[in-house]
Amino acid sequence: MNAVIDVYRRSPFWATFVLVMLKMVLFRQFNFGTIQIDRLLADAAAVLVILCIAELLTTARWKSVVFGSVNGLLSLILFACSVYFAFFGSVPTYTALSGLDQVGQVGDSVKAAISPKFYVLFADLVVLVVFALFSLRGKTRRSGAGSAGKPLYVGIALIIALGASVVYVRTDMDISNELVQAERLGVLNYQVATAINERRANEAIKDADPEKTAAALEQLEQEQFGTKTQAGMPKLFGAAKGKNVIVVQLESFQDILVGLELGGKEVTPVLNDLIENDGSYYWTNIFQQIGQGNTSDAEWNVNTGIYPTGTEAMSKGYGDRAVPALPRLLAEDGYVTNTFHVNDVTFWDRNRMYPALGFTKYYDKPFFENDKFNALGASDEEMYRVGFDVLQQHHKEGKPFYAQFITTSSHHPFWIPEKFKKIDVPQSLKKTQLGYYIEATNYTDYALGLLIDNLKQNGMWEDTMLVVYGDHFGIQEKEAAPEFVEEQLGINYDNRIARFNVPLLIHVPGVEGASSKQVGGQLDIMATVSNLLGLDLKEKGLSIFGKDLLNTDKNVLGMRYYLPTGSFFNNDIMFIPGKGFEDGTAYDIETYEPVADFSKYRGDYDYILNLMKLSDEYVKLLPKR
Ligand code: GP9
Ligand code: MN
Repeated sequence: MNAVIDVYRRSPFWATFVLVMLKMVLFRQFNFGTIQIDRLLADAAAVLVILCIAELLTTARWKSVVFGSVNGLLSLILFACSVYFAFFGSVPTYTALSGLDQVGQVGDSVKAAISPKFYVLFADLVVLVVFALFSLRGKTRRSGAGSAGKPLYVGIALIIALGASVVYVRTDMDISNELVQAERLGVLNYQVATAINERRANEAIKDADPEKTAAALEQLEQEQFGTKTQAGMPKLFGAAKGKNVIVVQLESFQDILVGLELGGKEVTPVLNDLIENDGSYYWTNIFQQIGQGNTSDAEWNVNTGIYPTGTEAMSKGYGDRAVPALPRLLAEDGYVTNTFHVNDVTFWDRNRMYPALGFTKYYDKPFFENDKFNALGASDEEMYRVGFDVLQQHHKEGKPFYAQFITTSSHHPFWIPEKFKKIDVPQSLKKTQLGYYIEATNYTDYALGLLIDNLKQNGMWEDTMLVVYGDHFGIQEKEAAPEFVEEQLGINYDNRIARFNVPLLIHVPGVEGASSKQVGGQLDIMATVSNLLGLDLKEKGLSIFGKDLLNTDKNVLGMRYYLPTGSFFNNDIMFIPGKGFEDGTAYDIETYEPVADFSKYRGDYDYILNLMKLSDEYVKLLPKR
């Protein structure tokens, strides 16, 4: 041990280099499952740049402290990135790490993502700190006795390392798949590539104009789907014209729950009833399309039909805009627009996003009695109790309303108080994460039923269109492996297609609904709802990046963030790119089995990359409020 410490004292530069590189090896193993020796050179170049700069800027007296701090900081970054990767399946960018201030309130979920092995990243630091304390007590302070060498050599090393980093970054700069890019460049150079790409995109916006973007979108759609031959109005245009609209976003709600029975009991009796007896439209192949903003991005998707950029929560990046969103359009038509969520409105910057979307009023934490349901506060029941009173008031005053309810009772980790549980899960699921998930989502379904009953009993059901969908997956592979889910629930399940599949239901009074296998995503909800309300979005000058699902039989939709950019779903497959299209992988959307020959979908890949680029351009050009 003493010998090791002696090496550190004599050459903190090289000792730190070796220690940090060992951590880079661990980071690759933890997250990518392989060390990738050739790509370690990219890590080495970036680490050398940082260490050379530290070496040149510090005097001998401070070297041990400075190199110790650099080591500490890099260890912290690698630790945070590993936790993030365990939770989201991607390497975070600097913007994602800066958004980590949100984690406090979902602390239980974050704790669950920390694997004990990640703490190894700090092992050397503990030893070094203990040693530093001893050497201080013994007054043997002799820091930086040796160093990396003379400034000239360090300068040359810096230039070589910097040059190598530039070459690495330039070579892999244009890979759209973030995961492949991060693996190739290493966590540090990946940040540089992200920053350069972000700057490039912002520069390009300076010459763009919304009309050109709209024209380019129109052309892209025509090339991809052809000109519509259908004459006259689209099907069901205005079928819910003038009706109230209630949009319910179900937290962590996967489509596998709908229709599921456990021990002879339905998990979602309310949703099942809406589909079977109330005659709703129900789509079985709808996929989440959220980015970094998770729940809040789902709200964004549904109200705007614009792709999340994936590089930041949309509420954070675009909360200062006047977005031509559904609440804003309906407010122009005389609707009162409210949104209800029991958590603090500042979470996910909703205090900025709601006015950006044009909501007239939001109801957050102070409006609800905290029945201490979970870490986010009150139960769904309480949210609907308060919300219903508000809506009934509007109804009495004869004002049409658009109301959004963001549920929270089925938020991860799904631990709900005993007294709220409505379902008795089979013994084999008791005290398992999957069991907790079933209990929480069953409660979510139950609480929604109370809202529906209230609407029916008070003569509001026939005046109201109800839209219900899931914000994103709930099941984490680490907590419930796909095989376990299959065995326990008796279903065909996989970790991507089935996990990203959320339900979508729309109930329109007086209209006989239907179940549909048409593939779609959250971005399609705005176009579908607008059609039912008789809103012609094109006529209003909006660019919409989703499709009206009631008038579509072909669809291609993109997913980023939870899958690398360039990934898409179409009527047949889920596609995930590699470095590009050719080295990608495709899976059958029904069987989840790999599809070997996917060459005929090349056009869909090009289309989705272009579509998302146009969407990013469009959102960046939106006017500030
Ligand atoms: C908090 C809630 C968090 O307000 O929206 O949900 P999440 O984004 O963690 O799913
Ligand atoms: Mn959520």
